[in-house]
Amino acid sequence: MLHFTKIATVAALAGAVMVGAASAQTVLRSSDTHPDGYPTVEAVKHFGKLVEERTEGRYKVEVYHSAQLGQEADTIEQVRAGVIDLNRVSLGPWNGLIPETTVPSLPYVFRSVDHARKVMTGEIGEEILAAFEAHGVIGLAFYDGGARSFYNSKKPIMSKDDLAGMKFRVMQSDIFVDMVAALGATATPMPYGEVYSSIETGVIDGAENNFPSYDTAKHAEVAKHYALDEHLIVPEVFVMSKVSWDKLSDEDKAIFKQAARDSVEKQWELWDAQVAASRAKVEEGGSKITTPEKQPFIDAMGPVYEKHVTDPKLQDLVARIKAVE
Ligand code: GTR
Repeated sequence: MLHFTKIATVAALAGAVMVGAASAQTVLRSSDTHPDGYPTVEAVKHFGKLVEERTEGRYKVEVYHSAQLGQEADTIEQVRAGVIDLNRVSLGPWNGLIPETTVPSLPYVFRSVDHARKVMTGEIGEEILAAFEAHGVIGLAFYDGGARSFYNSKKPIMSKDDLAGMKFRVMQSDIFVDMVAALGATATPMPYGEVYSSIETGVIDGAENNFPSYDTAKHAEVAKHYALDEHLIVPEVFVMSKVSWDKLSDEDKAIFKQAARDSVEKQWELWDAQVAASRAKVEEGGSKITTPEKQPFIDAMGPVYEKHVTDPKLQDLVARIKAVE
């Protein structure tokens, strides 16, 4: 009996020590709308691993995937308020708040995914990341979100004109609403998590996204016609709440920033593999991919640029992006 008590005491003491050690570690919560295993989720986990190693375990990152902490627009508010420490979202939902984010969200502003990668990891990308701080978050890095195209449940899209009168879900940004209108269709902004059922019940005819999202959110089950028009290449952004950032020492800030940078290449690698795998999977599942001529789509975008790129600073950003070889 005595022996048992002793063991119990030793165990309790060991527990106390462990609690002490655990409290020396700050756990940071990061949000992502995508499921576990998605390239952005894995890239943030990689970032967390680097941060944990480089701070000798003083910081740990937990990724809450699958929109466990809410839909993107809500998590953006939460990260600004310091309720969530870290967040990986699309650049689109920031458009109403941070003017600089509208430029990489413009249709056909990038010539290709490679062009977007080069711009977003270069001087222009750094400038856009810096614009976040005035809005309560620190821009840590941009990830690749690939090219987005239209898909629908109704019919194959063989040319731009086939979109006339159709109804598509877009992310919550006026740019995307105006982009769809310029193509003769109607846009309904709504959270990502509502798209599947809205297509299924016929509230909308379809949506637009890259292959990995079309596949993993299961939109391909309810919208079998995918038209490869690649109208948007919207970067993903990884941010930290300024509330959490301000608690870091200068040394730790540098570690976080570098770890985010170091996670980008990992995301690109995973992304390329996921695009190929998702495309193959949706085709096996019966999705039909058409390739409408792109030029009429590009030509239709004049009104979007006229309305959204009026500020000389944004005009300059567009020109500089286009000039990047
Ligand atoms: C995905 C993007 C998500 C989310 C989603 C959407 O491509 O990775 O962050 O923005 O699109 O359409 O809402």
